[in-house]
Amino acid sequence: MKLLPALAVAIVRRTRRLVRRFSVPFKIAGVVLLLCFFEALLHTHRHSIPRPPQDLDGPFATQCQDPRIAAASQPRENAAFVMLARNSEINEARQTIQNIEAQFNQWFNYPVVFLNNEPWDPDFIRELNASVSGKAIFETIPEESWSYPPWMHPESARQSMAQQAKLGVWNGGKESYHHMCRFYSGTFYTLPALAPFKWYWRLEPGVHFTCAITYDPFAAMARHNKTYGFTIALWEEPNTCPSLFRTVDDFRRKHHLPKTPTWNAMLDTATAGTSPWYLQPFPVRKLLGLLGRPHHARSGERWNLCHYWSNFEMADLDFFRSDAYQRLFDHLDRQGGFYHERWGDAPVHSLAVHLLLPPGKLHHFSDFGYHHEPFFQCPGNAPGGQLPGNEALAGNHENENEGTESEGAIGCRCRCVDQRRRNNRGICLDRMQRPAASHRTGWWDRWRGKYPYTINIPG
Ligand SMILES: Nc1nc2c(ncn2[C@@H]2O[C@H](COP(=O)(O)OP(=O)(O)OP(=O)(O)O)[C@@H](O)[C@H]2O)c(=O)[nH]1
Ligand SMILES: *[C@@H]1O[C@H](CO)[C@@H](O)[C@H](O)[C@H]1NC(C)=O
Ligand SMILES: *[C@@H]1O[C@H](CO)[C@@H](O)[C@H](O)[C@H]1NC(C)=O
Ligand SMILES: [Mg+2]
Repeated sequence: MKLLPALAVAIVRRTRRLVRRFSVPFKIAGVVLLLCFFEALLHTHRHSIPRPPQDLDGPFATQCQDPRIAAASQPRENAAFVMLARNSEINEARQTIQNIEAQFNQWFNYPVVFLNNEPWDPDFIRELNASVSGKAIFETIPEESWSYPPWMHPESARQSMAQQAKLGVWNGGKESYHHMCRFYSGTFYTLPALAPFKWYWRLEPGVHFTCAITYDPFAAMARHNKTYGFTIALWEEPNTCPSLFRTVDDFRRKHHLPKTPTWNAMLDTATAGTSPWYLQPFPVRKLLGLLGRPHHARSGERWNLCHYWSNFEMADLDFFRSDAYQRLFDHLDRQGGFYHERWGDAPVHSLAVHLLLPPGKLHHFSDFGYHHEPFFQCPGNAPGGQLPGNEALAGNHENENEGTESEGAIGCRCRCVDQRRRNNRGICLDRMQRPAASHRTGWWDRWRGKYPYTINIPG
């Protein structure tokens, strides 16, 4: 027991001898570095996310139910699918609709609102109308919702976009893509065609739902008081939106919105993010903020670039119609970043919900199999929960799934694209779900890159 004190004394002596060998400027530098290091840790600690006493967001379903019984047990919600598409995407649009009908809507018959910035082709209307079991509505987006903000000179926007194309910004050179991002960020919820609805589920041409959905997720969202639902979370392409985070944070400060745990989940800090610790201490942080470095707020806080992949989205339209969200959109729109940069609707929605909503309002549809190239999540088949012989599910590949049920899986009759549950590392998912998660990925698993859902499905 005398060993420890002796060891400590030896270490102190050694350190003293080492320190004596350095000149004064080196000693000062050492002290400053040490202070910076501790400030960085303190900064992380101040933005740490408290653990709720219980999980605030579990899956809505963990196995198959009889979908006919589920559909008969309650009335439909005031909800619709929304699909933006071009006339040229008729095949991909039909594929998505046939898929969602087979996996879900044949039992629930929700309407589908098709949106296009151009008049619909009669072929598209005829074929897609025939594919939907509910009502199909075909709308043309009014020009003012699919264009530059009124104050912007289109010529200067076009110059910026040409520059983005040169720099290789993803879709940065495509004017229509910028209009699409602005439309989904700010104006889709004002369309008269969507006015009757409270809930929407966004679909894209060419996506796949790879499991049966045997309950009404709109009703589940309403019952659980949820506002925004997602499947996949990942990192945004950094060069599409260098000043987006600063602009959102300016709005936060202007309206004195507090830094909630949900907001803090979007921050990059010394122990929970990608920036090295020496970019975190106050003087460096503040300087990077003042210099307007990409993804930094003026205070120097940095966004971790995480966002929900909005090609799948199920949400309460009243959130977007709220005064707070519309003001946020106007604030962003006035900065011009939908054209002078290529702000996507995905990071805009994600930063907005993390700014404006408490943790329990977000829902991860971990029981949905979803695939939009090149990413997917798939929950795998719940052991003993596949309802073999169920008549309503006869068409939902029961036979192919015999023997593919796997431990810990919660899906219903899934056909995953490969043996994995997801093909993007769950770092953003883990980070963004943290405020609602009582059970968390431990630091050891995080360090090894082992996140939930990266597990292989056996067999
Ligand atoms: N009508 C119309 N729809 C468009 C236009 N540009 C994009 N869209 C739609 O907007 C959505 C996203 O565009 P995509 O071309 O799929 O973009 P992506 O490369 O898949 O990128 P993400 O889906 O955002 O990851 C799809 O539903 C498209 O059909 C357009 O100019 N006109
Ligand atoms: C879609 O088909 C239904 C049933 O055949 C028909 O009543 C309806 O008018 C069609 N809608 C459109 C927009 O063509
Ligand atoms: C939803 O909110 C209502 C009213 O605020 C509350 O009474 C109810 O317990 C909540 N339900 C859930 C599942 O949190
Ligand atoms: Mg797409």
